[in-house]
Amino acid sequence: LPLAMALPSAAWAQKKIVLGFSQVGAESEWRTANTESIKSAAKDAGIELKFSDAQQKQENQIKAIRAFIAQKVDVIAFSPVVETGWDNVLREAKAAKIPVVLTDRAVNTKDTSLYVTFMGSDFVEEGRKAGRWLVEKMKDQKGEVRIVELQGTVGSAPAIDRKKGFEEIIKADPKFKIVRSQTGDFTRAKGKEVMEAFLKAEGKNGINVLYAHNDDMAIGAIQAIEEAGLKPAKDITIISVDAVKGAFEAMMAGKLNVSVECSPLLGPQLMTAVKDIVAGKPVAKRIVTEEGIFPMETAAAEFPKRKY
Ligand code: GYE
Repeated sequence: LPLAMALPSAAWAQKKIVLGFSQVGAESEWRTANTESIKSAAKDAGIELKFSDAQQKQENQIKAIRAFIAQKVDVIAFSPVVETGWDNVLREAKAAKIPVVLTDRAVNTKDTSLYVTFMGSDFVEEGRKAGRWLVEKMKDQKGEVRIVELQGTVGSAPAIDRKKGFEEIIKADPKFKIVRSQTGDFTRAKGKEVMEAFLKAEGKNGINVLYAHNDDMAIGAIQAIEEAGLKPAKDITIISVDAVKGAFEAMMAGKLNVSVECSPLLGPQLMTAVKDIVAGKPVAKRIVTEEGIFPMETAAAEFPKRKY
């Protein structure tokens, strides 16, 4: 029964909605901005937020969701670190009649009744945007284009989908070759470490393009490229995703070629959905974030307008 109907109107007016939110972690600039957006939007909306950081571990998220069920929160929202393995805990929430909202990352389940809505970006489309930018940039290039890929967290929706969308576009021309692809877990430290290994394996002239699934890994990789005595964005074309401030700084310094936008500012729309759900109003099953792409030539003009 929706809360609004279960309580007399006076009590309803006083009852604060309680939202349990299980966050992935603090692995990137994107994630920090996402956490900040959720916390400040909850405050603005007068919603009591129980916030839990899973440190990029699914077991921690499952524990947090179980704790929210035990505390009988009104709504549970979470950003699933990986796509699979959620059915059991989501069934427990359903049995307890607690609605679940997915934010940012999708789950892979046959039973879509286990969540009310999924709000976030179209990661496949982000991968396609990255691919289309590269195809256009290299359209006059005759020889092989040797690409290395820094993947996001293994099994996560953005890593799976950004790879898929990018490959879908570049496969149209066999000159594009992904010569190495490995996870950097969405962090700067791992991005740097894996890029060092790529450079060692492929040699200084063996890599033409780096496609990083997020800006943080690209920024780590830029350090590795410089330490190897190469010029980032010149000797190696660099494409990444998120368009956080750090990426704009790298673009303005001439070290990153392009960043595909992925907005972390999901807080306000999450709070709207939570209120609607509690009030028994219908909510769309899928809410897609709208976003663009920023080549380095646009960075200086766009930078002052950026909100994350
Ligand atoms: O791109 C990355 C973060 O799930 C969209 O997670 C998010 C991704 C984002 O760590 O920087």
